[in-house]
Amino acid sequence: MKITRIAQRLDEAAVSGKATPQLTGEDAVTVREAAEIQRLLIAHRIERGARQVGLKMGFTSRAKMAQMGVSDLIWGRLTSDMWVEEGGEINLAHYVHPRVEPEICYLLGKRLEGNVTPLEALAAVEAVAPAMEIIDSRYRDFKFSLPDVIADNASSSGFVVGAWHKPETDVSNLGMIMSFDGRAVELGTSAAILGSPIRALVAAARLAAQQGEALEAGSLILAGAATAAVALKPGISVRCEVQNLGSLSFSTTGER
Ligand code: OOG
Ligand code: MG
Repeated sequence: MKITRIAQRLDEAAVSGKATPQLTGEDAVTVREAAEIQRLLIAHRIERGARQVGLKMGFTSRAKMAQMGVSDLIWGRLTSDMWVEEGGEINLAHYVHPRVEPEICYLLGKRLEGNVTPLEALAAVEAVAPAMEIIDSRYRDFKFSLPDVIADNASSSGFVVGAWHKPETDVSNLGMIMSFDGRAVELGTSAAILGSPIRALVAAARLAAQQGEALEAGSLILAGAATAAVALKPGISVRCEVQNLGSLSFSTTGER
């Protein structure tokens, strides 16, 4: 079956770190089929022992929409094998063409489902942290259509989370600096994320519900990048500093 075959193809590309062609011709899919492919793709990982630990929002900032040419909100699933320890190291040989972007991460203390207000979303938050997402499209040249990127789990590949802060911490408009070896590569503000990152949490609950899913208590929600993503290079130290929330880092090794 087409859906099963494409999920297998994307899983192999992710595992091998080798790019796969875009979903065109007889492999072209609808948004609905793409969502099903994403579910099957994650099922492969869960079979290998990973757990779903949350979800990530994509294209919540204009900077990201402009960079990738997609303007619809998307979401993907975060699994335990994607977690990168704060201060840890990743080997770029395992990726296709990885990029990094500055984000805000929520930890939910309560379940959220469907249409919720920003106040209800905030009441479900247990903690908030500065974060970085490592994205790595499995498609050639990092190019994709909306269904392509949905099928590919919204390009998600890894995430690093910094120190947790109290849920009442105001994260609506915080300065963010991402640097490589101490040199700033992107500057932004958390307000670039839908005006305020809490709106990404509201959108996550709404979009997940369209597929019959809820945001579970204990899960992590990445709100989406505040700036464009930057290509990673081997042998660098990557740091993200968020006003009032502190900083987090990781380093890279390996040949590409
Ligand atoms: C898709 C993922 C977008 C974000 O934070 O906006 C995303 C991509 O850019 O490849 O993670
Ligand atoms: Mg992201």
